[in-house]
Amino acid sequence: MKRFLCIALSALLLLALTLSSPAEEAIETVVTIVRTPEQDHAERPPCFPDPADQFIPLPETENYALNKPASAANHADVYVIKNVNDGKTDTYWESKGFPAEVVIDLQGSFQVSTVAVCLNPSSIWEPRIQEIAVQLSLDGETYAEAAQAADYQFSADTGNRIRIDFTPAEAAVVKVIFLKNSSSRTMGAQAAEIGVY
Ligand SMILES: [Ca+2]
Repeated sequence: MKRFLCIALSALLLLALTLSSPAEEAIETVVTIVRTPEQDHAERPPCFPDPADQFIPLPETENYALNKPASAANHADVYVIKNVNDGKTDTYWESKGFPAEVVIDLQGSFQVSTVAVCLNPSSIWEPRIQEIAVQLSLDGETYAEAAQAADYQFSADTGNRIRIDFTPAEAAVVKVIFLKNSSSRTMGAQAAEIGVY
């Protein structure tokens, strides 16, 4: 009897193995391998525009102010003037009051037509308006107005930065004059970066 059961079980096992093979082959024939595409950037549906596309564009030409000697009459707390053109938007200069002038020595004479003022792009920096004027000089003593004082809106939606475009002119020294800041969190002017192009 045991021998009969053993033979019967072996037969059933063989039958099961025989039946399973075609099924596995059938599964293999219907599986389609889809390889994920190589991605080097996040995919964004067209209905969700990239916030960076809304940023105020900065000139792609050389920033003549980057790391050049900069001076101001004063600064608040630890927000020293060297922060104003160190190439980092997470460091900033803040004045103790108004008017507040930032003078940048370009260390050479260049044709310039734009001054950009940036704050930290983080939305923690709530919208504010700063009134700003730009003057240019060839000798650091006599200045000519390039852009008269005007209100500029800073908003994280547009990169927390503004650009002041003016008639191209030769300049060796650029003076950026801040006259007002609408932020309730400071008594002075603020600039994470000032660029001259
Ligand atoms: Ca900075």
